[in-house]
Amino acid sequence: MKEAKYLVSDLFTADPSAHVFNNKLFIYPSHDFESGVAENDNGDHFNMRDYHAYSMDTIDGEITDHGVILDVDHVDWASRQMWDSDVAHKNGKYYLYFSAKDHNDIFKIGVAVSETPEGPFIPQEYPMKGSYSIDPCVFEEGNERYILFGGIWGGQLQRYRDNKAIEVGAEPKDAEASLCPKVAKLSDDMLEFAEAPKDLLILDENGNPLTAGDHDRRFFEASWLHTYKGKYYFSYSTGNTHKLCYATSDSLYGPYCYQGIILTPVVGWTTHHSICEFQGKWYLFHHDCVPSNGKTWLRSMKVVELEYDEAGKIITIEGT
Ligand code: FUB
Repeated sequence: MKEAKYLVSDLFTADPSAHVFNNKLFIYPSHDFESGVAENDNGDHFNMRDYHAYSMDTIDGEITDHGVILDVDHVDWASRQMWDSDVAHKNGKYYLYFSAKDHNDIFKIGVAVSETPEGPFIPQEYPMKGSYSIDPCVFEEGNERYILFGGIWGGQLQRYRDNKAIEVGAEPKDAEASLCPKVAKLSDDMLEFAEAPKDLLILDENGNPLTAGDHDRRFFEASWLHTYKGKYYFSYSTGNTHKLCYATSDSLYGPYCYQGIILTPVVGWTTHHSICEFQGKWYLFHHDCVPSNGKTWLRSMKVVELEYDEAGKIITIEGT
């Protein structure tokens, strides 16, 4: 499949996280809808309230909507904005990690548990201890699971340093090192961090950390981690420059070296993705706002084949 295709037409869907469970492809997107909240720099117009799960037997086949798997009304600690999520499998159970604002309008990361990948997922009473910001994704390696997260601006990462809230939340100055995505091993029961989240450092071609002023390359949000031919590939959105980029490392915790662009800007402000191997091919799942005529808060998820060159570089895909 060389042409990107939309996956769903009856709902608006964004931030797709794709995994293979039980030989099927499962996709966990955000569920955009028209809530009437005005657009602002905090992203209040992304006012989502529930999640659906989707599955496919083949990439060209039918997509099954398994219905609502979690609703904000079922999460005591959450008030609004059910943003990006991901699902991981361990010890026979499935764990949905999701971003949502608590009753003080602070983003936290919650966990909900299911016996099956189709859900429904039962939320824990409280968010993960010490969690903050948005966009969790979970990476599997052997018997361990690692969570990556973070996002600046509306995602609130600039309000923290060393995992603590700071008095005046601001980004570093342009010439200073940019804020980093976070990575932490998960506890064996999958419900908490097993260690304090660490910075996942992204270096430029000279071995220096990307700077906060380097808006074309620095991390903004939308972490994803996969491996290809023994290397770790960390991919992310540059936010206000609207690119999906990636960096590689020989070690899960990094440091990572910036490599290039996976997807050039799409129609819409946000760009967000996941990368998954399914039935022998690699795919990029992402979203754009073409079907809603450019309404940035009404996005539609898509899939397109992703290719590497002989040196393991991802071949850049042109956005819409
Ligand atoms: O869908 C809401 C937010 O928009 C996500 O959490 C961000 O990554 C961006 O896609």
